[in-house]
Parts: sequence; structure tokens; C-alpha cells
Amino acid sequence: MAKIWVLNGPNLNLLGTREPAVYGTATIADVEAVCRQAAKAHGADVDFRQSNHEGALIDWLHEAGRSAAETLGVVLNAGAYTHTSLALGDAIKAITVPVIEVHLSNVHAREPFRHHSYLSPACAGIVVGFGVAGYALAIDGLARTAKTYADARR
Ligand code: CA2
Repeated sequence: MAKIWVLNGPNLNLLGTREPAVYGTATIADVEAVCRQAAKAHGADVDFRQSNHEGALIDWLHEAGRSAAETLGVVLNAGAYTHTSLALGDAIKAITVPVIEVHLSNVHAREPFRHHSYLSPACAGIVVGFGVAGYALAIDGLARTAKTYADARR
């Protein structure tokens, strides 16, 4: 079965416990359930992970890249590392599977330091501001475009 990686960065394990006005009330387990359902509709399986460590996210992107043959792509919410991590941007550039950047909140309607992303230039697409539904939208987008990327790798 084709695989979609869903990678979540720092503090997203706390989802649903604080700042509901910004991030909603859904928990990370709810996010995982939404992803599994969205992927199932495309006949894909989900590898869902969260880490508070930049290096773990980089290692997982490399792992996803190595599994290109069975991978549709990666949905990545890198949390605050989005705005700080050149290394994560480089890791996305280094792999050939498509990566969709997701943010629960509309980062462009928030503080100016959230307007810049080191990841966006390396990503196949971006989904911001749709809350947890954004993960499902990203998975739909991946499923619709993955063949284009697979053909380009041949
Ligand atoms: O909107 C998003 O998804 C963000 O990636 C969330 C990050 C933030 O730094 C980005 O600018 C935008 C923050 C994740 C922290 O998540 C929490 C959720 C609930 C309670 C505490 C933290």
C-alpha cells in the first residue's frame, strides 16, 4: 500500500491543551485520525510522527526520501522550525518525494516573524489556515500530484 508520511514538529504534541483560539481544540490524536481517513480515501497508509527535535524531523525526511518507491509524499507541519530552520529547508531540497507544508493557523495573518518560511521554497505545496482540515487537504493534494513527481523521478 502506498504510504504518506505526516510529520509534526515541536509542541504540536500539546495541541488541544492550550491556545484553543489559535489552534482549535483538536488533539494530535484527532489530527492522526483525520489523516488516516483522508489517506484511506486514496488507498494510502499513513506513517504519523511528532517530535520536538529538529534532527529527528530531518532524519525522518531523509527516511521518507529513501522510501520513494512506496511513498506518495510527506505532509509536514514543522511548527516554529518553519521560521528558523535552514537545515529543514535543505533536507526537503535533498529528497525527491513531494513535501506539502501545512500550518493549522494562517501564519500570514499573525506576527511578522511567522510570515517567512525556510521550507516553502522547497515544498510542492502549502496549506495554511484551515485548522486540522488542512492536513486532509494536503493529503488530497499529494494524492492528486504524486504521479507527476513519480514520473519526473524516472
Ligand atoms: O499554525 C501552525 O500549525 C504552526 O505551525 C504552529 C506552530 C507555530 O510556531 C507556527 O508558526 C504555526 C506552533 C505549534 C505549537 O502548538 C501548540 C498547540 C497548542 C498548544 C501549544 C502549542
